[in-house]
Amino acid sequence: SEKICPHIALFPSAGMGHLTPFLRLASVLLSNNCKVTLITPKPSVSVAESAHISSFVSAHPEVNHLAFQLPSLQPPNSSTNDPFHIQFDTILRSVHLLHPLLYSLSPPLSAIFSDILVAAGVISVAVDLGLPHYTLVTFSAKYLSLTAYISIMVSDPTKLSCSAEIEIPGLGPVPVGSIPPPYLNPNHLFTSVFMSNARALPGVDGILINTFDWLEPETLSALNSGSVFAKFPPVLPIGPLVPYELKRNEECQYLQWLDVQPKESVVYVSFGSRTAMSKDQMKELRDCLWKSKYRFLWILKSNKVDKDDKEDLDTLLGHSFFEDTKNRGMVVKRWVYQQEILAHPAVGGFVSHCGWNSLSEAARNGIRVLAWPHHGDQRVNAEIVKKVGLGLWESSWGWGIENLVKQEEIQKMIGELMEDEKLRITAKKVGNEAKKAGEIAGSSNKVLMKVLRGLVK
Ligand code: BUP
Repeated sequence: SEKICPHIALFPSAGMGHLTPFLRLASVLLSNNCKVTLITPKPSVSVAESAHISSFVSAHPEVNHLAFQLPSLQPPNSSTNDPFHIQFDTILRSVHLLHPLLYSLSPPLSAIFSDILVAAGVISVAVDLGLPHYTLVTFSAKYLSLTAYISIMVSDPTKLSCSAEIEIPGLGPVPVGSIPPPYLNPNHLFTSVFMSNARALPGVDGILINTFDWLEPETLSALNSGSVFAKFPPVLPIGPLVPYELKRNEECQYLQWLDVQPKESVVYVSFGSRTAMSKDQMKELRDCLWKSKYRFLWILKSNKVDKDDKEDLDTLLGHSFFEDTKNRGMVVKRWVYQQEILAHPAVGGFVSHCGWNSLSEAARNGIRVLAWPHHGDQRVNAEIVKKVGLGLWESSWGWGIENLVKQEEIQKMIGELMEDEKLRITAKKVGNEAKKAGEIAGSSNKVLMKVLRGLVK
């Protein structure tokens, strides 16, 4: 690879959905001879975050890791008790404390790459230190444009729900049903964090984003042509960020089980690291898998934060389900190596909440997806899944956290997911395009190399 040696500070916000793309980017930067300072907020919300930070840092002793001790702040009066939302806000409000940590680094920094969820705070730190500042967007370009549009152009978001869709210039209509409900409430903590960072975007030098040209061509060119917002920094697609190798120092039963399943026969079911399903929905899904003929690997979460997730599987799903399905299914209630699962030849389809990282992993592996969005950016992502032929989405299911979907409906969609030959082929095509983007001559790699070259004085 080229010899490029800038020193870059990486600063993720909270949750595995944010940490993961930063660690992947860190790994790419290291392999391109960059020096990396990784700043991680402490304490983290989940055990998964702290475990991934320690294992990354011990695998890469050359990384300068700074734990950023968060002060205990009174959360503002707010309509959420979601620990991740509160942590987003705490980190954003503490960013000014970064200054002394970064001032004295040696060699001096060449740039800061900060999470979009801290961009508004990092801008003045970067200006004070005289450093280029790029923000990393961990979601899709389409969700970025929706968020930026609402933050900049919509004076009264509470009125949005009166229309069926909003028209974003250069981007076409977005159904109001795809807008995360908190966005209609400007006082919601999730909304204030997203909106204040989006409004600050004209102050960053560039927006790195975990997507690729082929996946979202219209959105990327609309954002970059100035037809959406006149003053918008360059939007630089560098995805899908490639998973780095994770050291496994334990036996994983589910991977051994996958090893003996027929090719593309298993339905992988997971709703990401922050989505707990209601007990009623869990039962519908259980009954669907029980009655269906497909093999399955189901990652179950009954609590939003991993350390609170204590109920055992028999209590949640009943013993007879496990007795009856033991030869064709597995349920796991712990952190799994999802990137290895999605790369496994036995996996045929993925029932997913449509977290952007999960989708980018499905895309890289050409695995077809049944989109079942639960909250946040996930309905916007589901539209992309359907549009590019990566998978299916039944939009009438609504938001997973609000509506109960019956077992017959889930079964019908899983049948389609596994049997539709056309879908199998279009998903593989997405896989080829995603891999191509990351190759040396690929669109995403070229964009990132250009940014890095620009940082060498
Ligand atoms: Br759960 C789980 N193993 O057991 P998303 C997740 N992951 O490797 P989220 C595992 O965490 P937001 C597990 O591969 C992906 O890279 C998964 O990120 C990995 O969804 C990441 O898909 C999860 O973006 O975050 O965590 O719900 O809501 O911020 O999108």
